[in-house]
Amino acid sequence: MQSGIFKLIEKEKRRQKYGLEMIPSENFVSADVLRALGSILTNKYSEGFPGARYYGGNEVIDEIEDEARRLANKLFGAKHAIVQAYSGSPANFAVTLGLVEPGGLVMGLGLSSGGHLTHGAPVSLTGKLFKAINYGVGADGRIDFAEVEQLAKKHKPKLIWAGITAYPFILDFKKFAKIADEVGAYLVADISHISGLVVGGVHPSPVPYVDVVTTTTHKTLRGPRGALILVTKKGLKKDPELASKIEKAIFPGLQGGPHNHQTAAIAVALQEAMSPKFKKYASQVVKNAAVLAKELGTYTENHLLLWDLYDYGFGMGYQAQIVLDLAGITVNKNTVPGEKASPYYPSGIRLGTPALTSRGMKEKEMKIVAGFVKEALEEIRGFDLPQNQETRKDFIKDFKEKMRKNKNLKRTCLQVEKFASRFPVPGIGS
Ligand code: DSN
Repeated sequence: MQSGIFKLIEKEKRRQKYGLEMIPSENFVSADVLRALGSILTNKYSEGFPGARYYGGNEVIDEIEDEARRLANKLFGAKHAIVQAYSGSPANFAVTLGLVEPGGLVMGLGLSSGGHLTHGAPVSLTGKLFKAINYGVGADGRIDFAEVEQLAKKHKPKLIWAGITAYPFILDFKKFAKIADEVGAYLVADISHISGLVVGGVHPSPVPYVDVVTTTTHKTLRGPRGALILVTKKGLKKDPELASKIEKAIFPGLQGGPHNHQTAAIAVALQEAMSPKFKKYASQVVKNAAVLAKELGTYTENHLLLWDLYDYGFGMGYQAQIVLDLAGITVNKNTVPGEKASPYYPSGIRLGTPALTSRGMKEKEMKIVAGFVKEALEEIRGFDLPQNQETRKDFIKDFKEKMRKNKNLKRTCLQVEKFASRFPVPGIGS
């Protein structure tokens, strides 16, 4: 008997095809990436690195991993690529383990300012096993470099993270490098969100300025879930052992056998990202985001929008995520700088254009999509987050019930489905 899972996969396929995927860290991979990911390479154990494996039978796997490393180095202009990290969080943890002694100090952008958990947040092991301090953003929402400099000089961190997950501006790696060099810290750029934009030439590359780059492979880069760790020329000059320190942190430090099917799929995606077509894609992602931002009355310089919904009421992020879900539009609730509501019931949403652009949507379509978003959001008016924290859970439960019966949302959802079905999904088709 066939597993029930295949029915569920079909159900999820339908959701992806008839909905509008606007979580900026999500994307659609090609049929070739899916082919490599679903291949027999998953059968093999390969602890170690090419040419130095613990088990036999790894001749072909060595060639595959070498090819992935070669493509990664070429695409980003790095000196040493590590392609085995299972995903972004283990990659960042391994870099921290490789460069900083437990108890040592790391510094990164605070979560509520758009940073990532793995840059030293208290709830992450990177904040539990290491000491961490955060810098933030100024009133304009941009990284406050005066604060970065002042904190770095005062605390002398061993590692500074230059990376984001919810930050709609260009990152100035040169400014980070000046500060890191002054205090003798390793500088690591986490470009998970923007790596596709970097290789597409629509965001400056961190490679000339930082010691190490990390990136997931499944966001704007449009590969399978996974990650790259790239050691730069600058990094190797500073510390010739840098690459081997991080490799040891990956294996045997943190992980076991690499996921060879994933490595192969990463290589396929890297090859795809070298094409002129990918450059066009990256540039369209940014153009689309700019139009979307303008239509929604906000601003962006990259692929994502961080939208404070104060115009709709207090603490509206969760309610917005619910109504948009019901309308067939997927976004995520997100804190905004200076968050006044709560991390779990925040004031904003985060949305972006990488996945929609992969379906061939352009500026004209972004105006239509913005119209759907605004139409759905009309339904949250009057449903401000209660000030009393005890009542919030019940409030959200009641709100969900009410919205499930909302006729306007049902109508918008039908329009969204009709619209979305006109655009084929890579790897799924039309
Ligand atoms: N990096 C997060 C995101 O941007 O969605 C996931 O960890």
